[in-house]
Amino acid sequence: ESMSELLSHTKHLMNTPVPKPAPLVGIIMGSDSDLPTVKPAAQILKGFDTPFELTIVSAHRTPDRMVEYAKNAHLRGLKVIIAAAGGAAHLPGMVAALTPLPVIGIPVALKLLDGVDSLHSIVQMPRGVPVATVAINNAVNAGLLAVRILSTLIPSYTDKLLEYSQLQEDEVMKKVEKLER
Ligand code: RP5
Repeated sequence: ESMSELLSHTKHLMNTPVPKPAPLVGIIMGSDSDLPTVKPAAQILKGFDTPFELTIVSAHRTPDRMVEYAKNAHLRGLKVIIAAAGGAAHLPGMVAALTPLPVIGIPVALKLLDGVDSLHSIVQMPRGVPVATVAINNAVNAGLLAVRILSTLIPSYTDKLLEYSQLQEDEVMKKVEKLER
């Protein structure tokens, strides 16, 4: 290869956008009003370099979109779905009914009823259709649970999860030392 050929080849490579890795986790929420609550799940996934997608799918306002999303999720390569909803929070359960993938439900607290309505709507699934429900508004745990599920397939996540726990422990121990000093 001549130098000019090599150069133009390199240039071509540099101009080619690096394709985004296919998402492994789908984060969906019933409304854009859920976004501030859901964001920490996305931040956890970013921190673990876990490819994810995030969008609005409403069980009540876009029922056909929900069916389409849930039925195709595993065919598109997603491995876990995180679904957040508040009030009559039917999204996680309905999605779980339509997909073979593990579904993690985030109960979102609305202004009234403190999120207990959302929690009960999501956690009280009938036998045969499981949803792994995290605590009210606890999107961090939803993100971590998704990474833990993926770590059974992707060993590098296991090391990162162990690091995360160690950091958490170190933080508490720093506080203990400060208090006991
Ligand atoms: C649910 O209704 C959503 O998940 C949201 O938490 C709640 C209220 O939605 P908006 O009226 O704020 O759009 O479907």
